[in-house]
Amino acid sequence: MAYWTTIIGLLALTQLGLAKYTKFPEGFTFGVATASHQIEGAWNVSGKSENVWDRLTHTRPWMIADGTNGDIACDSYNRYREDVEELVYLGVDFYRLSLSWARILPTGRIDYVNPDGIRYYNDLLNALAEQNIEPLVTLFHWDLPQALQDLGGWANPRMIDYFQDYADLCFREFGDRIKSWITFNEPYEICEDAYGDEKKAPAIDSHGVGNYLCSDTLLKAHAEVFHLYNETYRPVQNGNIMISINSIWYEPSDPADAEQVALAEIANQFKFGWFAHPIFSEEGGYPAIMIENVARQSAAEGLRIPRLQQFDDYWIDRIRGTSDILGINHYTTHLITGPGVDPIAKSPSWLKDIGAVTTMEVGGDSASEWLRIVPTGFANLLRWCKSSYNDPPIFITENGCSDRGELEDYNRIKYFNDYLTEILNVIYDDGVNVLGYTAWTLMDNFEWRAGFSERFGLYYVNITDPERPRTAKLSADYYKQLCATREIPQDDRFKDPALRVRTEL
Ligand code: PNW
Repeated sequence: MAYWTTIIGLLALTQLGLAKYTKFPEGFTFGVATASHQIEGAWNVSGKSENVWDRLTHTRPWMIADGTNGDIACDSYNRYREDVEELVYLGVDFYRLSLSWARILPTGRIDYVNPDGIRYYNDLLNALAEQNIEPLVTLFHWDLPQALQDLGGWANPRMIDYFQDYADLCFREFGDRIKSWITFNEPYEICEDAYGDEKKAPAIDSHGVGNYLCSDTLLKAHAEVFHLYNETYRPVQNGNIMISINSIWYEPSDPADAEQVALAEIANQFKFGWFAHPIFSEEGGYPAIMIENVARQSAAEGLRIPRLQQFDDYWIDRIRGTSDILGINHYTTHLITGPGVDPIAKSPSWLKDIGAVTTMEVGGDSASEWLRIVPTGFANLLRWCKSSYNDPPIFITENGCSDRGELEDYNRIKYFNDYLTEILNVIYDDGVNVLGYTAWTLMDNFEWRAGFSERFGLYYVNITDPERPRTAKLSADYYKQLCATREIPQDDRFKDPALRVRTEL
């Protein structure tokens, strides 16, 4: 009898679209994220120098969808107290922010420290401490000082030293108040989108070449900074340090097609494994399939030296194991339809090196072309991370959805609801060790090449008003309730009226 009641109950729940689990485990934490260049503005104020996004937006404004830039953005340089008030309203445990390298070290190098840069971040960190909001701080979220880009940026191996000097200064100046650090935000986007394509600044379209030069440098720089923290600062500051890796998760368009299944695995190794395998796998180094495919393509191109080579034993060892936690930024899933060269792939390129054709024809819509809404893909990615990297502790360092800035943002709320539900499913059903969740983003901000045309905020920001007023969207109240109750809100008021189930029937 009880058995049948349970079965019928479960069926009824699924019928109503209700989740199996709603409550997060004890100790799970919630926060929101931003990034310096996307919110601060004050691009040339008090000693800050030009970064690669200033350069791109000022010299090639046509590359930004709505012609906007980060000159003022949300004016958080002047309005950070308002940011903190919003965080207090939401009731978050932590705030993920990033430091502007060009504000702290205008030349990019350690020869001159800008006192105003140090002051600004001290003020912000102290304001957070007063409210008991933990800072989670990213050292590099894409705003490279232009002076370092002029020397080749992440394609230049000397960046390992410059990044280490910058990190050392940040640990020394701010580390007493910071218990969690992130070295790099999304190495894939830094290397592939900015050095292998024009999707991100500095838009060096060195496809198939610059992207791999960048990954060699970036992974070494990450490892050196991990070791620096681990050996010199951790003993006194007691924090942790990680990297945040973005994922477009690939799935076969036909799960019964064995070739597509195999190609999706290859694509995931090229995308997530490119940076995760060297750090989180047991054997270390780039995934074997990447080395193999790039070597084959390079030979066909008549090259003497492959465009990507495996690290030597010293670096395999030095890089392996250099992250306390696996930081994951996740937004979307795309599909693999078959073998071959993707029609949009340049030659040579990372995409051509994969050897598979991809499509975005899956899931629900957002305001971003690339962001398809596929909650189950998130669960599959998390399970894959558990099995591929020996059950690491995982922290979701970004997740969110774009629209055009609606205040009654039901689509965003549904996105949060469905993605959070998948996190609970993998925690309880598969034992994936997820420790916390970060919503992208606190407020609408400068969404890189999309400008302000695609909005991810819990708060709406009016960028035509010099005061940059912020207005809580419905999703801010949803997130506030989530933080307060540690439970995914089920209230009707958070559901699109057009889709509400008439439970009284
Ligand atoms: C992230 N993808 O970028 C960045 O960390 C944020 O700065 C950005 O505002 C946010 O996500 C929204 O775009 C991504 O193709 C870029 O899957 C591309 C992807 C995901 C995240």
